[in-house]
Amino acid sequence: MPPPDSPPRQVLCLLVLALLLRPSLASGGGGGGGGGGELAYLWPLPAEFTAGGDTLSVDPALALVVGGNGGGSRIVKDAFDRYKSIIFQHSGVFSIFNALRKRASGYDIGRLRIVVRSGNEELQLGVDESYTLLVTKSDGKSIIGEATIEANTVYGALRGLETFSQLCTFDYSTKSVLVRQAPWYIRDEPRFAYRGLLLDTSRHYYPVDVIKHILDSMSFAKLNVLHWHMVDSQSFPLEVPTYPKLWQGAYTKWERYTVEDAYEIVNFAKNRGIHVMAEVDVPGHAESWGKGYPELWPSSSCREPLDVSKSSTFDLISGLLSDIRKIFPFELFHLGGDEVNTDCWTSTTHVKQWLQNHNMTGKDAYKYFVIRAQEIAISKNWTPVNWEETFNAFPQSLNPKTIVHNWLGAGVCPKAVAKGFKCIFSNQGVWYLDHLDVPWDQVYTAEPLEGISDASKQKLVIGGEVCMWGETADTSNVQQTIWPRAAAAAERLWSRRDATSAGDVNTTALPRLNHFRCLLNGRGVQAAPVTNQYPRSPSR
Ligand code: CP6
Repeated sequence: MPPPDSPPRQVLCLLVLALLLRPSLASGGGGGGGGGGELAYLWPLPAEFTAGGDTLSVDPALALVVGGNGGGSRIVKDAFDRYKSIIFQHSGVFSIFNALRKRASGYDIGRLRIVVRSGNEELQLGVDESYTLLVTKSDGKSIIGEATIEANTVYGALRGLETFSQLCTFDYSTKSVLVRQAPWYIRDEPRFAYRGLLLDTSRHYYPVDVIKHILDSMSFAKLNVLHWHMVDSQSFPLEVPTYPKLWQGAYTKWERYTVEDAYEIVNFAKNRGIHVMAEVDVPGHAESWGKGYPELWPSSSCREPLDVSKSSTFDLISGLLSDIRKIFPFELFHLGGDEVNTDCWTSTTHVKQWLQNHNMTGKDAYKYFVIRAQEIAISKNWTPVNWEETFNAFPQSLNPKTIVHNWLGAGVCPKAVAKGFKCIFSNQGVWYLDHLDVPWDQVYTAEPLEGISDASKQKLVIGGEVCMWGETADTSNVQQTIWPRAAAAAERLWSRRDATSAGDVNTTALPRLNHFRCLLNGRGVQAAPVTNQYPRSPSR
């Protein structure tokens, strides 16, 4: 037990960092784009940047100035307020005294100017997330110094705000917020459009506030897709108005999401530039559906996959997808299709009879089910995503719009893109977060484009996703299981391949990741230690 008056762990963590990050006036820019010298403590690393040797102070009364057609957006204003409280969260008790003392001399940065060129706030896959960020001393023309973010969309501005917040560190000796290594010039954009995290709310339920907290932490790492694996065999926690008995498959009536809850999650995510991709995994992984509608089961003793022989099965899927469509504006929808064992179909009398009547094997019926579900999703103006087994079993029959979601080893994306399909990389050997034995550097060095050399084929890999399957996680441990390793994948997906793959990751990436992990702790995210070594200064 620490003594009762000892500072909280986050403060200790920040103190250690403050010591590590003492200004080095001789430094000439950051690693990666900056050309040697001191590391730039940014995560994920921006596409291009230059840094310098100045230290600038930031006014606790930092003002927002907006410009461009989208500058007046509520999304930008709200994000500015959020980041302002993050940036100054540790200055609390000192800031009043400090601000009074400092007023006379003034601060180097008194305003943040955010220019957003477009007023279009539509959040579609591939939306422009680029931005530039300039943090310099006042040019002398204006009395108040400014930092400037310029972006084409509000979502680019959000990414720029995150980067700006990472440049701001609280300095315990001057009790003020400083930007070190200034002037900064940063030009940034993601390498991949799809940078996902899967969250499984079927094996364990997460309250809405926990999901929001995860969304917040995703935005810190510039992850932009929450793949919401909503329902599975173990529970069906979502309210579906057209089929109101479906959520009888929830664990309890307190462990459920109302339609309102789901809207709230989607809206909260949108305000952070995060798409929510819903998944309804059929025909396997669906036993819980039959709690309210037992006719979905082949029989009471053989309960999955869903009964392929009844048209009512597909009527229910259609009604369910119509209800869900109203909640999720994202153009991608995940239909699962993994781990289908057709024994129930070939061993249940009436299904067996149906297979015979239609001259189908169990495998034929699996294909029939997946394709029919795809047609339903496409009719509702969705692009279907399916787990890779569907591609492995019947690549020629899949709708050409299908996005193949890898998980079984690393091999499928090269095959899928060779056949013209888009692909999402989630190799379970490295990007399944429930595999606790995978160290950060294996997550980090995994490469979605491995085995794909043709540039036109590389474009079909829309990105990748780390998966937080729910069997071993609930509210008590989910954040420390996701972080820091999800951040390793986030940099792989955001930053340029050459910026972060070259050299020894223990010197190019590990000190920055340790720093980012501390930053998460400081923001209230219970990220676990990165390694079993005490993080040490890169200079020691
Ligand atoms: N649930 C669903 C799961 C998994 C998959 N789908 C899974 C399989 C193997 C491992 C981890 C998770 N729990 N619906 C596979 C896509 Cl090791």
